[in-house]
Amino acid sequence: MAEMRTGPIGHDELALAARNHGMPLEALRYPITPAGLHYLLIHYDIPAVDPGAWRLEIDGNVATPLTLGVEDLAARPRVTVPVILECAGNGRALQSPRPLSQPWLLEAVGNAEWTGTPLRPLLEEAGMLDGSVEVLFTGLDRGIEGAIDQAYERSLPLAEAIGDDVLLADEMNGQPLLPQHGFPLRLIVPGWYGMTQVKWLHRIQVLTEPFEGYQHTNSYRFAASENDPGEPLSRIRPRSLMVPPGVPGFPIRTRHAEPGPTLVQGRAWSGLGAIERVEFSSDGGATWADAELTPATGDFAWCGWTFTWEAEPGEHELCCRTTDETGATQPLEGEWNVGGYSNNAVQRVPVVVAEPVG
Ligand SMILES: Nc1nc2c(c(=O)[nH]1)N[C@H]1C(S)=C(S)[C@@H](COP(=O)(O)O)O[C@H]1N2
Ligand SMILES: [Mo]
Repeated sequence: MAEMRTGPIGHDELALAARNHGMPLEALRYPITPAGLHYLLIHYDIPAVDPGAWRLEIDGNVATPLTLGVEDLAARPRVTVPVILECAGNGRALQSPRPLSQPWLLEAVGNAEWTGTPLRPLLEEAGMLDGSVEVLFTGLDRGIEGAIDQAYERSLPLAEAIGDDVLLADEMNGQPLLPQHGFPLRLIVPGWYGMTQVKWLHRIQVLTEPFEGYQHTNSYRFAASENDPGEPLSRIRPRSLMVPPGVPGFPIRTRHAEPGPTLVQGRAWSGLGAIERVEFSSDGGATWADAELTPATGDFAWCGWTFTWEAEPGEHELCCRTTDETGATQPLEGEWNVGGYSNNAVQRVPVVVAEPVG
């Protein structure tokens, strides 16, 4: 089980944080996140891939196993969809104690346009046989986690895997996938947390038994204590974030803003349903007012919001909170859990408002 930490970030956590960067929150401005600003999470190393030699195998409980190269996939029907990706560990470093893992604050998010071919027709071509229950997706990357030598792999229940929106993506924002985002092929399952979106995909197996690999049984479960097996994580809980207004300090990034009407902008999303509401607070969540929403550009993309804040001199704590069509919303305090997952507590942005000097 995970080693728990309190207090300052250790070198081991820093080693992860320096490789796996978040999306700077000012990038919430862009409706589509530029590839270089999208967050990144890689458990092991970026694998070396020769695209000429690379093949995708589709096998397991199927009538006709398939082998496809980069060009075979590119020749298939293509769709492009904007999809919000968020790491299930986003917010982990805000809980205490936290497990030793990637110490995210709030930036493990991005909303890129993914292009690729729908998965279901490929599974149909392979001909899934009776008794199929799950589909397993395996990446080319390998490492040792929980003392187990493993490839990164995750399964999906069959009903989810054959969903209309599940894609095998080879492009991000109209360009071939960057090495760090899974070149040459990754899975995109809109609405699900990041761990589902297997990168460097090279094998898809149809299974007759539920998969019990490390990334299902030991990780990505919502567990209240070390003894609680917990429920598996799946869809993204609602979250809203704002571009912190004003200017930051350096090296301490406290915000400094000037008095007067201040347009605060941000984004909101949920993997459970469409966003219905975003609220804004300038007093740490004691009182709330509705923000104005701008519609999402797709069913699985984030939507925009704005609020004009009358900034008065003094110290303030700005917060935002969203509610989706299922009624799911963001708590004021996160729900503690062993893995530090799915912490969608409201964002808090301290701001000092003062007349500019000179
Ligand atoms: N093969 C492979 N796929 C992977 C991972 C990984 O380590 N290896 N990390 C997962 C996790 S935990 C997340 S949050 C997303 C991150 O996707 P991104 O780096 O493209 O933003 O990729 C997922 N897919
Ligand atoms: Mo993640």
